[in-house]
Amino acid sequence: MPPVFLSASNLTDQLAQTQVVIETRIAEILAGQKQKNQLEEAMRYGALAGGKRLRPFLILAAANLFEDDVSNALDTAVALELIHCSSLIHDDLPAMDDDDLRRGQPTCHIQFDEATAILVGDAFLSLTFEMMSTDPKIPPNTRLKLIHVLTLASGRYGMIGGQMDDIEAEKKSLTLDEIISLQQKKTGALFEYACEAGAIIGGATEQQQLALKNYAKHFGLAFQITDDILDVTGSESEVGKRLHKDEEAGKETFVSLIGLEAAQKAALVSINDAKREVAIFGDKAKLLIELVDLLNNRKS
Ligand code: GRG
Repeated sequence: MPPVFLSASNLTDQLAQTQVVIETRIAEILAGQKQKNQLEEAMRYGALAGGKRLRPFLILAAANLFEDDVSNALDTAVALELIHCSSLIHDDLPAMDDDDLRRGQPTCHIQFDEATAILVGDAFLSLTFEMMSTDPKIPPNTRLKLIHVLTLASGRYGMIGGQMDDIEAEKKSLTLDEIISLQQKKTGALFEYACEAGAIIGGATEQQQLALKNYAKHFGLAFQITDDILDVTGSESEVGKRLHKDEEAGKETFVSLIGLEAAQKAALVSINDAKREVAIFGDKAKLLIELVDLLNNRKS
């Protein structure tokens, strides 16, 4: 097992190392064939076929503000990635976004079938909470807190609620504030969770937790604005998914509402807001600062 955190001299190597650590741990958890059905194979496909692993990176980087060895945060980071994978697999289903390409590979329901993809998403959701409730590296009270906060971030007032807003957005036009709120739930809530979880595991003060949550809020907004920009300017082979889907579905985006140039400016404002929030951590926030900077001009 490579070291959990990470001594690379630059962010690119650090991100690459984190991908290896997260994927090694996912492969370990999903290893073996204990049943005579295809669920386990499809789960490995759904979790190990690519992905930037940004959410686990954020947990580890946030925890790393408080302690050098963040191996105790590893399984929380993996659990968060699995719930993210579950949301992508369900999002790609014909009843939702109906996509055939994800992370540069056929989506789970194309590679297997629709029923299997639904069950893979369900199984990851259960596995997330199985892992978090039994994580021996986290004290029981902290486990409960981490699980509780994740139920809020992923549930009806967070990611799942945001997905419902997104589906309903096909039938109506949204204001800028409504788009910000939708995206803050659908995409932003898991980023916020990542920073909050890292802060909880690291034993942050309330002020430090708040700074990290605010960083994540701005990070999430910049991420979504740049996602919308990529949808217009990106290349499918680099992004690894079909582009222009929102436009085809008649959905409002930051770019459709305010235009490309204003969206690029708005992303920069959010990136700078995020950086300002973590200034209280001084040099220790280097990784978080470089990560949010990476959103500017990202290609995938
Ligand atoms: C089953 C828990 C569960 C939820 C179902 C379908 C759904 C409810 C929610 C979908 C939410 C969703 C797809 C949000 C979009 C998030 C987003 C921008 C994903 C892309 O993130 P990246 O770029 O992707 O980090 P990689 O592939 O790098 O991980």
